[in-house]
Amino acid sequence: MSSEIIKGLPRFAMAFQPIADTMTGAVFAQEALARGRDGEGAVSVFDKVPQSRRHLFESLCRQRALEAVKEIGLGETRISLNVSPEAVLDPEFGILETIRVARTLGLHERQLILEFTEKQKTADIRAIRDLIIPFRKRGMMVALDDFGAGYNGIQTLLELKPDVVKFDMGLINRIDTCEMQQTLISSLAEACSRLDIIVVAEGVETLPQARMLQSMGIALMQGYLFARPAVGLLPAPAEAVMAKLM
Ligand SMILES: [Ca+2]
Repeated sequence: MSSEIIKGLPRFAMAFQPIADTMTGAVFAQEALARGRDGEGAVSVFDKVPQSRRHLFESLCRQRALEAVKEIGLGETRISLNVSPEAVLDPEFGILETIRVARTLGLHERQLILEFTEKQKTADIRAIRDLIIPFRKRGMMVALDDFGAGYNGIQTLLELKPDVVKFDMGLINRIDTCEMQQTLISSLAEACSRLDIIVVAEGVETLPQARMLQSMGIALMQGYLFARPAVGLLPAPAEAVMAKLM
């Protein structure tokens, strides 16, 4: 994109955080996360972007992330890109543009995951689902992000029919001690398995949490226990932690 378009937008870099497969040791995907110049999180970076330019900025983040993995080398893993549902259908800065960029860089749809977070109930999920059918047929995965938080609940799951569901940190943060979380999460994991939906637990921070999740059949995990987001590289999950879980 030209420097004229970028003018007035905050400076940012793309960081990556792995989603670890704790059964096989593989990295299921690397999630791309925007970071500010001084390491601020994605939310504070996006807060600096005027509302009218959010779609453009999101699109720019995805483009930078794709360019970065192209340079670093994605290997056998996938890249997971965040998309807000209200931006997906934007003809100029929506998902078609991101897929065009990915193709130009020589990446295949099966290397892509799109993570949808619904922050406000505005998106036409059915229209989104229809738009992405051809790419899903070619292997692109769709993830429902932050499941259990905000508007990302069961209705969105039913409408989007995602390949992957990411359980929000707030659902699993006391999984090792809270019986209510244990009952809820094991039931949800069981339901997802019967629907052929892959489960990822987000925000995993301790070994007891990870072990409890494994005992419920949840193998894919993301969080500080495994790796913090890092700029300029695709971090591997901590070896010592993986060794204890495999
Ligand atoms: Ca996400």
